[in-house]
Amino acid sequence: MTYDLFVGDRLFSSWSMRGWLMLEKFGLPYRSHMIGLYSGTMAEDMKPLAPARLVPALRLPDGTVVGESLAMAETLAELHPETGLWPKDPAARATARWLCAEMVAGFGALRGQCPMQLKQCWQGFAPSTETRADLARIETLWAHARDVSGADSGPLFGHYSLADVFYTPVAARIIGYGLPVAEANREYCLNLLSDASVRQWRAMGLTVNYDPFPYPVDLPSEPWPIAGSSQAKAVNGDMSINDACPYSGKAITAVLELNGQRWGFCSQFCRDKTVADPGAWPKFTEMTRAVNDS
Ligand SMILES: N[C@@H](CCC(=O)N[C@@H](CS)C(=O)NCC(=O)O)C(=O)O
Repeated sequence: MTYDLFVGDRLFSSWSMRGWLMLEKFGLPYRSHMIGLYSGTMAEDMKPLAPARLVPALRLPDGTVVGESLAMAETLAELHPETGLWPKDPAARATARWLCAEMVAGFGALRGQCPMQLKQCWQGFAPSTETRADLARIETLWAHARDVSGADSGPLFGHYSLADVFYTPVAARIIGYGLPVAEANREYCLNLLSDASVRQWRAMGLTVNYDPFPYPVDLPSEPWPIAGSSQAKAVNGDMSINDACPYSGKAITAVLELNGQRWGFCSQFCRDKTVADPGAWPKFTEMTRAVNDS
């Protein structure tokens, strides 16, 4: 049983990120398919999924296509009640549903003024009055969630749930544009973005070179605050310490250098996602540790 998930872009498509997190974070089996969101092929790529027209879209193992994030979330929660996609407690579950629905329907000013990007942190960004009002509403909803769940910090309902999935791209906007929120909420945002899966999603996104950059902002920027700057770099050749890709076990075709050591991968994609954030990949870390600790 495997789901087919159709996503558009990793660094910039907030809805794609939600779709991916709701499978990845809850251990559901899936294959990802990229749709040409910025390459001009989106309409053509989406044809087999019609009438779905936006990303993400999900194809169930029986062939049924689901074309809206909230409908995907409800469908997965119904099919996999054991995974805890929604909180177990009925009051928490109802509140989590409310927060997700309000996310889908609202916050137009924030979404319009601050398109999600996971690349860098813009400095000196001035949110409009309307964007500030959206942020205040989000903070009110987060406080309400914590009242209902009793969770002072960490996931909104105590355990990671769809509510955290739906607000992860909001966290990226708050951090990526330096938007003003209470310190505890900034911490919550940083927690969401430090999640291992989110780091992996971002690292995969960083393998793409954008020309032009989709949502340019004429401001100075600082590096993304999670994981720091990568010390790894791509190098030519196929000489490496390891003789099989840590992810696929296949032969080496692409190599990176980190701390004076060369490590190999089966593809440029495997290599480049590791270059982007070496610490995000447990299999790579295990491989380097096994060599360096021996
Ligand atoms: N309400 C949809 C929103 C999906 C959405 O807006 N996706 C964007 C990418 S983040 C998209 O497909 N944009 C392409 C377009 O508008 O043509 C959902 O919940 O899934």
